[in-house]
Amino acid sequence: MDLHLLSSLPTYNSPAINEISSQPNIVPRSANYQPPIWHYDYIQSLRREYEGDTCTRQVHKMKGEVMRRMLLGLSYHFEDEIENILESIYSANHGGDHMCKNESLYAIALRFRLLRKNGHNVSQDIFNTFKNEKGNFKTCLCDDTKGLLCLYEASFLLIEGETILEEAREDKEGMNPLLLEFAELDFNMVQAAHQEDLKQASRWWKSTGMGEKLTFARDRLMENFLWTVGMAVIALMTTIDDVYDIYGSLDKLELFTNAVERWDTNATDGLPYYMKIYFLVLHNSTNEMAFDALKEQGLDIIGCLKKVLVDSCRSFLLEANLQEYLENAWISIAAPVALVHAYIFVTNPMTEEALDCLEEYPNIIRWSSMILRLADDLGTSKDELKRGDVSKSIQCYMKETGASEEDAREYISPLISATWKKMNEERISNSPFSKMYLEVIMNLARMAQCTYQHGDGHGVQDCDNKDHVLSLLIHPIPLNRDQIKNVTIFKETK
Ligand code: 0FV
Ligand code: MN
Ligand code: MN
Ligand code: MN
Ligand code: MN
Repeated sequence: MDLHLLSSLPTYNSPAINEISSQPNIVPRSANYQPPIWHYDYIQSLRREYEGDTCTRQVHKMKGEVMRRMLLGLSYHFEDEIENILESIYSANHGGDHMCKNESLYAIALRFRLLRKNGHNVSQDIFNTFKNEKGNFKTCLCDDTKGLLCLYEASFLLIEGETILEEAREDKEGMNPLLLEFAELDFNMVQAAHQEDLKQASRWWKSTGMGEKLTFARDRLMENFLWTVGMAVIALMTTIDDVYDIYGSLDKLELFTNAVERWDTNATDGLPYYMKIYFLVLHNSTNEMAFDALKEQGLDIIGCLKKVLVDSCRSFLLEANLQEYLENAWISIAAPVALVHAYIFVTNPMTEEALDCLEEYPNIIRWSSMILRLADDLGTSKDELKRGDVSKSIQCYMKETGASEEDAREYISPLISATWKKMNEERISNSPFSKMYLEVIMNLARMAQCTYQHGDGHGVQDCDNKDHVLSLLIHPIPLNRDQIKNVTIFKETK
């Protein structure tokens, strides 16, 4: 498989406005997006069961218990403890590459995975001892379920050029009842917190009026919320994408792009009503965020936000061949905008160094955005093409090589795993970002693969997508409430 398209970093040079004016005029049309299935009143009526003192007490109790017995799983509760332990393992093992005599596959795979996940660059070579002369994993490992499971999980942390673990991706089994119980309660409480955020977000979205007034654009508060990285900005980017792809005529889109570049409310003269509304919502929300950052952290982020917004607007206007498409498409999917906003939401204190780095789009952001773009193209471009959108990666490849759609998809899909390796590599190199933010960046790629797994999970409200919303955000996991009150599951340990 030729992966040359991803062998160099996608570059992005902001196009001059006159470069795009040769495009044919985009006539207003409809994408026929259906109205939202998740109504405002329904969202506001959600009752959060798993909140309050009983649950909090229960979680504390379980947390203490789990802490004593095992630190893994639910790891976000134990970040400092885990960090300290891993640091000492890393140094005790000469950088994690050293193997003790008779160490099991389980121990080695676990160590490898945890060290890499926490940013330590350990070598894959340690797994060579488990391979035979032919380079296959030894057959005697077949019965070692625990070891193989761990190896499977380790295989998702490969970087470019590494293949040693690729054959290790098998099915998994095995669970721990105490952790499961804790995880279920924890899940329900996290869900209750999300519901609170969801209600607030839905009030904000309603207050912008854009769901009702921009009738051609997707009104998808719930689906936007599901992306959870920088919720507000994803809702704003979904709408703007529809403005460019579906409704705007080229001359108005140029005027609009110009208004964003000038960042000036006086620049909206001559814009149609819906663009004026949109511009003011974007202007107000962005300025509000910048105001908060300036007030609370003394840092001026307006330039950085403006730059990523302008870059996105310009990218929405571009059309190209596959190579050029990929150079532009990771930005036109609006992921960099979302991730820059996410940095601002999850970081306190922010640093000037990190903001400067973000404005130039560091590699890890490019790769995560590229995964979102490719996954989106695989899930959405069929319908997009039917309604007259520009060619996406699959169609570019078909045009250039004469390949069938099926072959084009088979070409594009593996680019996603190739890009994951590049992203894994960036995670263990130096950067001005916190682990938490790096994880947010990678989560966007994970969400992308989940969302577009069976088609357009963002725009089309099919059953698959609806089930994700119901199980993640609406329905708690049924628990035995007596157990919650009496903490019976700890009997065995007391
Ligand atoms: C994708 O829609 C979409 F919803 C976008 C670009 C906004 C959401 C952004 C994030 C989740 C970061 P669509 O398939 O119409 O996008 P393209 O770029 O193909 O028009
Ligand atoms: Mn679109
Ligand atoms: Mn678009
Ligand atoms: Mn600066
Ligand atoms: Mn698309």
